[in-house]
Amino acid sequence: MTPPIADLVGPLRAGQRRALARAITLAESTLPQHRALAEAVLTACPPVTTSLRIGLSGVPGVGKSSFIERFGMMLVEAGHRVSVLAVDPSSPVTGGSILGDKTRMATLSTHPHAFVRPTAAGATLGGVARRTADTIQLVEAAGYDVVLVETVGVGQSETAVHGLVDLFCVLLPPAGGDELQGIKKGIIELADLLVVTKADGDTAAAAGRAVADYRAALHLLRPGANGWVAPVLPVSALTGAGIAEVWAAMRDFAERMRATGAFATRRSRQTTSRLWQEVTDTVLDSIRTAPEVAASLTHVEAQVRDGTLHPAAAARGLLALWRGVADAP
Ligand SMILES: Nc1nc2c(ncn2[C@@H]2O[C@H](COP(=O)(O)OP(=O)(O)OP(=O)(O)O)[C@@H](O)[C@H]2O)c(=O)[nH]1
Ligand SMILES: [Mg+2]
Repeated sequence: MTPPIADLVGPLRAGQRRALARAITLAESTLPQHRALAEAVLTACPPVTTSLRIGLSGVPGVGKSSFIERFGMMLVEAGHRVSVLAVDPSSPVTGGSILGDKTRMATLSTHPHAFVRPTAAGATLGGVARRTADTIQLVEAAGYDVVLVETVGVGQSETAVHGLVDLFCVLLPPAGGDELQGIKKGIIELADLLVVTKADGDTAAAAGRAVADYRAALHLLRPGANGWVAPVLPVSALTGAGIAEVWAAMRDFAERMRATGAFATRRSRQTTSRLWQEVTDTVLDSIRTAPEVAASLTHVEAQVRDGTLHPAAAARGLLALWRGVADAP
């Protein structure tokens, strides 16, 4: 049984957690009737332009969840409403992330002004990212003004999260020198802010060196198109040192981007690219599942592998089949 839209939208926009959780579950569902309802709810929730969406990425164990717990508590204590979402393509395999997040965000996840949503599991990265975009809109409609999206720094997940947020922050371990060279340059270039974790105790000195090394390395990169050079800051989730400075840098970034219009441009680009992703996915799905195409797919693929059929000709043939045209190979 699915509720009427108004019964969901009203309580959701009033900030009721149960309605919000319900709407997110609908948006995450693969059942067409649930998706349709979720789309109706989303359409009834105008986009919020005053929110700040922050992506947090870093290799497993760098300290993302610990940082979010500390940082999120500082924000709710300052009067913000904070939502934490996760994009984790590996979670269906390891299954460890959800448990870890619950224990490491123990205080934040029970705070009345925080909404922590564990990782959605069992889908492709593209699917997870798409549903996360909907979830972001839903939590914002429910009044959460800071949205934190955590992702494990593996494969394509950083790029996916970069496409969902206003500010992309990369957390780096307190190590420099040779290890620094192991960090992919691509992800550093995506970052609007770099944070070196565990700047405390035994790792304080290493964190300090890492900050200096990254600052030096960043000087070799050109500033982004928006003229922003990513700051590098040390933090400790253990002592809380540096947490306020990170928030100040984030607010500085957001204010500058809003002032130049880059903030709105980034969001509208993300929405447009989402449209074309939906078109692409829908068309590909329709082609792959068309019985006429499926029937000759194995044969056509084999011909392409053998070199007896050019890939472009094969594609034309498959598309012709899909359209139901008779001039198929
Ligand atoms: N000394 C110190 N240890 C930390 C700090 N932050 C995290 N840790 C430790 O680092 C380990 C990993 O922390 P998490 O917060 O779970 O890291 P994560 O990046 O969320 O890990 P995954 O979710 O598994 O990718 C834990 O043992 C933490 O106790 C810190 O600021 N200082
Ligand atoms: Mg974590």
